Amino acid sequence: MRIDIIVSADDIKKEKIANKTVVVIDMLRATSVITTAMNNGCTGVVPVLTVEDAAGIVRNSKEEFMLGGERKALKIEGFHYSNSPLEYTRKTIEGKTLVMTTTNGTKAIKGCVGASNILIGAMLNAKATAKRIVELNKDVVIVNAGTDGEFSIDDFLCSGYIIDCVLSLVQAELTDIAVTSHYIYKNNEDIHSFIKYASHYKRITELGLEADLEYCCRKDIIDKVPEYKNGIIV
Ligand code: 3SL
Ligand code: MG
Repeated sequence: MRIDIIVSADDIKKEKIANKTVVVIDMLRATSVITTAMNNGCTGVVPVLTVEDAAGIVRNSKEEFMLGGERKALKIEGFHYSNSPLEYTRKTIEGKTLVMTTTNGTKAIKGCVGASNILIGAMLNAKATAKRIVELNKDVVIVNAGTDGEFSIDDFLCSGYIIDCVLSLVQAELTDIAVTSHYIYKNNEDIHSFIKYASHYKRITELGLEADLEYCCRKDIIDKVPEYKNGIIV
């Protein structure tokens, strides 16, 4: 098994992900939201690119949807929930389907169509994600959502932790970038010592959302691995 990393949603290349297991990471905060919502009984998450797409789904369907996501890290007008994972409790999301649009995360997920499997990963479910990677037994590309088309420390560190979890189960060949993310994780296993340098971490802190940061950095509190298939994450 070979493990590679793509550093932002804008860098996804179809030929790099074809026939591979892909893990999409946007630990701050889209994939932490999805993992949390699914763990709390959400029936499915439909990722969309734009606010208009989300509104269109709600308008054209008889099914009742909840709307969640962000623009500039803030709740979108008329939506039920923001992009804070702490809002997606059993009480708010159980039995409901979520239509979600975020700046980088949902773009990264949709950009991975064509891969064999598209897993949703975060610090929260890293060990479970590694286990699923090993079960699928294919070459892996970890797709970091990144921030606005650029490399993001948070997703890279999370990739390093997932790689560490895989290496505790099987041997794997790592590309140079995968070696680098693993090396950085091994030197910052507490996460906070390095993630604090991420520009998006600073943005979330400035918004007073420290509780989200604390939650998104927790390791392995969820053992589910959501998967994106046929337009919906289940
Ligand atoms: O870009 C995204 O997809 C979001 O997760 C970013 S934010 O943390 O909600 O601002
Ligand atoms: Mg992010």
